[in-house]
Amino acid sequence: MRKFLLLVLATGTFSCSQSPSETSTTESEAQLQAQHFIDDYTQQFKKLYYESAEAEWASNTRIIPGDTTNAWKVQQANEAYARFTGSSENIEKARELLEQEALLRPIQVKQLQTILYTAANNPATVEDLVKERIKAEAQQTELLFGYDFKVDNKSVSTNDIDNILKGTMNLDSRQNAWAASKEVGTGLREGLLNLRRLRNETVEALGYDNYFAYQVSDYGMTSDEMMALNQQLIRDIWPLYRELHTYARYELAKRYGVQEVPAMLPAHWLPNRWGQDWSPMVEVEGINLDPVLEEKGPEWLVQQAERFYISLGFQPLPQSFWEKSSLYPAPADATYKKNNHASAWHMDLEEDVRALQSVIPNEEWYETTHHELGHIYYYISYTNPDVPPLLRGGANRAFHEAVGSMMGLAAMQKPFIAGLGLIDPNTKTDETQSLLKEALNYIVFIPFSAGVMTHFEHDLYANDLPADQLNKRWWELAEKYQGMVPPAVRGEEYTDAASKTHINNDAAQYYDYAISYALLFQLHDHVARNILNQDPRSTNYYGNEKVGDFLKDLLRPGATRDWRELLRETTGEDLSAKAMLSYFEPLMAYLKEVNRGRTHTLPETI
Ligand code: X8Z
Ligand code: ZN
Repeated sequence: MRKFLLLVLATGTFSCSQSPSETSTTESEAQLQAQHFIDDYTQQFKKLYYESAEAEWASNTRIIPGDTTNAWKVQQANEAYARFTGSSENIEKARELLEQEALLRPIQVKQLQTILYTAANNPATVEDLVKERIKAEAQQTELLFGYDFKVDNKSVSTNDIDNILKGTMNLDSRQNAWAASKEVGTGLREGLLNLRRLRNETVEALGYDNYFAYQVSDYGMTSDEMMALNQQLIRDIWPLYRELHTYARYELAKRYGVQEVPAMLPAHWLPNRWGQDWSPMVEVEGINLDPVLEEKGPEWLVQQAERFYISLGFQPLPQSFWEKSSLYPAPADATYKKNNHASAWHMDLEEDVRALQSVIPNEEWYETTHHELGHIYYYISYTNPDVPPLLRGGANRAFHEAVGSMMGLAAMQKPFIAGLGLIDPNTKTDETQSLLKEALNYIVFIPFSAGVMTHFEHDLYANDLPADQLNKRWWELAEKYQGMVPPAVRGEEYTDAASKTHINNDAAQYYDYAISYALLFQLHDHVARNILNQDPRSTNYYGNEKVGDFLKDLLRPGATRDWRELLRETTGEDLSAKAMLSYFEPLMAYLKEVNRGRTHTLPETI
């Protein structure tokens, strides 16, 4: 996720103003008036935004149980930010100026819309509700990231749990670690239900149907349109997913020595806490990066990701990035905890950019580091005189997620890692196995993101999901979309959804990632075919400034451009899973062959 999260950018449409030669007095007056307001607003906004970001940063990087200083500071800063951004004065003024929309410049209209969109999350008319929500959000973050995970009564990190799920063959140990990873959810249920109410009620005050609809409107879409888009993504990849599901059931049963192949995948069999990425299941002979990365050490991963961006023509990261970021896990004996989930922060909407990570030297963090630097280079690129601070955001949120993920994909391809010397360039590797490993990451993610997460949050915020059915619904969705079941009955004493970071602190936005995966394959396909003249499955972007120029052109306008237009202009296509499917096309025949005679347990269509 990109932080700082309080700023959310509107991407509504706007009408065109006349050309300068026809500018009438009223038009220039209206523009002057609007600019005056926007400038004043921006000046105060930036200060409050920075203070809020600083307080949030501290409370995510140093969590000390029982210490209320951070929480208090976050509340003060966020209340001040909310008072300003949601003030009736600002709302009225922005609305009034927008009444003359036709006289204003498009970029002014966009900024005024952004002001209103931000206000809707904090309207002064429901000040007490906003205050209550700010407090509840701070508490939820602290509970989530201050949580002490325990396996067999011993404190462990989430990295430790992930290592067990990736590498341990013993099913009892796996189940034990998996169950331990879900314990955190139990204490978060009450807070989540409270936040559902508070989030819904705050945005309802400015006319949104619910919090889900509010977040979706950032794309210029309705909830129904967003649900339909996600459903389409699932439908498109479903035949391939169904084969991967069959493959995984049989292969894992063999691996764990289980005679009877289960109809649905037991969650603790999979190498990820939520079953969202199965790629560690496959090791491609000759390309096992984990031991190589282990030798390089954690710092190398982040520095290497930076080198990749620099090789394309981007500037080195500012010194302050290295000084102020929190890149590695807290030491085991630290007296504090930190947010264990990766994020990238644009602290002041200017040069202060930071990443919050817990990098250890393995493949997953190698990719994640590229992902986070994608956010950072997006921030740096749109921090320019043509993009006013209020529009320093992605073309949409999915664009923000797509950039670094695309770089992560590129940084794993064979010609790239061979060029880096991470593998011997003469190693013969099995391309189908490589493709399989990638599909177990990128395809497998779609039913989780577009299916489970998006439907759960839609039910939670838009459909009044009953408070005593959270876990029931979560597992119904996991079974339907992922074909995954829990290792043992998971009643309402658990809240497994809340073990996922985003459910708590990045609410109603997970479709961003589903869309970003479709998008990243569209962008990658364009880069490979039209800029590099390489097979999309086997590229090496390293050192190619033309690729860098393409990326810079994409990133530089921030949110000043309409995302649909930008996508069409850069790739000639509308958003779809077409490029993703074409990438994995050769895999289908292989999977059909290995799955011959096996029973498929997912329906043919969804
Ligand atoms: O949350 C993230 C990023 C946040 S900047 C690390 N991702 C999703 C997740 O981990 O669930 C990246 C892909 C999916
Ligand atoms: Zn991200």
